Amino acid sequence: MPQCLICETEYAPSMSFGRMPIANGFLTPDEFSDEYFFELRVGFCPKCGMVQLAEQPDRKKMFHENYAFFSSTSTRMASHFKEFADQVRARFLDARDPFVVELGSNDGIMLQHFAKAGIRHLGIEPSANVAQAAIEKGVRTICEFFDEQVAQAIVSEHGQADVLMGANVICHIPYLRSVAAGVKILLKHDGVLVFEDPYLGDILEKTSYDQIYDEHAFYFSLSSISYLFSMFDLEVVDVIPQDVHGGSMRYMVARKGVHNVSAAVRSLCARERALGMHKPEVYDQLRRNIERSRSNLIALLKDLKQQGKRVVGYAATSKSTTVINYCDITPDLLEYISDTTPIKQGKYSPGAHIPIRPYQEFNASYPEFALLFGWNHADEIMAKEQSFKRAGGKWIVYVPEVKVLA
Ligand code: DWN
Ligand code: SAH
Repeated sequence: MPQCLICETEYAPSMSFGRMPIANGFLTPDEFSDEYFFELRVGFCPKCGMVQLAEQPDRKKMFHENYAFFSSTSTRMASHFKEFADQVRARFLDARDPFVVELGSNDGIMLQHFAKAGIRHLGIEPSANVAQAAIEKGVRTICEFFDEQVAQAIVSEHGQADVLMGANVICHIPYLRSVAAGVKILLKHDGVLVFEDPYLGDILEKTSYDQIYDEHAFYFSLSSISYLFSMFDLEVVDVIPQDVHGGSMRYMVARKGVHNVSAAVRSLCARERALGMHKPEVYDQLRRNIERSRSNLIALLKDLKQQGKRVVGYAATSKSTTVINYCDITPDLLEYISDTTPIKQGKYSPGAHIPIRPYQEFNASYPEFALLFGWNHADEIMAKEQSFKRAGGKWIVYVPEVKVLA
C-alpha cells in the first residue's frame, strides 16, 4: 500500500485511471516507441485527509527545458494574475524595500507586475524555457526546484521574504514537508505565504477528474493544508475562493499566532466537515461519477462518428491527457486538437497520438463539433468563438456533465 506523503500513514488508493503518459509530453512520431507510461492512481489518506497520487513520475520527466505549458496563453489568466499581484501589494507589502518570491513563476505572468513597479522579487522556476521567457520580460528568475535547501540559499543571498507566492505549483511538489520547512526559513517573522491551487471541493462537486494527472501530486482541501502546515508551527490565516481553473482556493499561511485567523477559515472548515470531505465514501462516490462521465462521453463521440460528423478537440490542455487516455479517445473519434501554443503544434498528444494543429486551422475550416478541453477558460473561449457558433458549430463539454451545448 502507498504511504501518505504528508503523515506517512498507509492508505488504499480509491481510484485507478490505468496507464498514463506524461500529461504535457507532446511528442513527434520518432518518439512514439519510447513513450513513458506510469499507473495513475489517486487516494485519500484517512489520517491527514490529503488526496494524492500514489505514484508520480520523476520530476525531470515533467519539468525541463521543453516544458509545454506557458502561463500567458490565456488572457483571462493574465488579468487574474495582475489582480493577484495588486492584492498582494495592497495587503502585505507595507515594509520598506519589500522582497517577494514566487514559486513556479513560469513565464513571469505574475512577477512582471512587481518587476515593473521596481519591487525586489525572485522567481523560482525549474523549467528552463519558461524561466527564460520570464527573464526576457525583466523578471529576475533562478532555474531551480524549490525545497528547504533552495530556501536557505535564497536567504543567504537576498535575506528573508515579506511574501512568498505560488499559483498552481504547491500541489505539484511531492516533497511538501521540505517545502513547508523552506517556507519557514524563507519568510520574515510576520511574512505570509499566499498560494492558490485547484480546490478539492470543486473537483468533487463538478466531477472535474481531468485535474488528476502526473503534475498534480495533491488535491488540496483546507483541512489537509492545515494539517500539513501545523506540522511546522504554521497556520492558515485566510482563504479566498477563486473562479479560475475550474474552481481554486487561495490560502494565506503564516507563523502560528502572528496574524489573526479570519472567519472565512472557520466557515470553510465547517463546510468541509458538513460535506464529509474527511470520509472515504465521498471518494467512492467520486469514482462512480467519473465512471459515468466516461461512459457518457465515449457513447456521444461514437454516436457522432457513426453519423459521420467532424469532431475536433479545442485546447491541448494537460487535463485533456487524462480524459483522452482514460476514455480511450482515439484519432478516429477526434480529428485533431487545436491549440495556440507553438511548442505543441505539429506534435501528437501524449498516449493516444492525436495530432495537435495550430488554432488557425480551426478558424479556417470549422468542424461541426468542438470538444472543449479548455473548459476552465470557457468564458474567454466562447467570447472569441462567436463565429464558430454562427457557422453552426456546437460545443461538447464534459464538466460538470457530458453534454452538447445548445
Ligand atoms: O496546473 C497547471 C495549470 C495551471 O496549467 C499546470 N500543471 C499545467 C497547465 O494545465 P493545463 O494545460 O490544463 O492549462 P490550461 O490553462 O487549462 O490550458 C492551456 C492550454 O490551452 C494551452 O496549450 C493553450 C490552450 N488554449 C488554447 O488553445 N486556446 C488556451 C486558451 C485560453 C485558448 O483560447
Ligand atoms: N504559476 C503558473 C505556472 C503553473 S504550472 C500558473 O499558475 O500559470 C506549474 C509550474 O511549477 C511549472 O512552471 C513548473 O516548472 C513549476 N514547478 C514544478 N515543480 C516546482 C518546484 N519544486 N519549485 C518551483 N516550481 C516548480
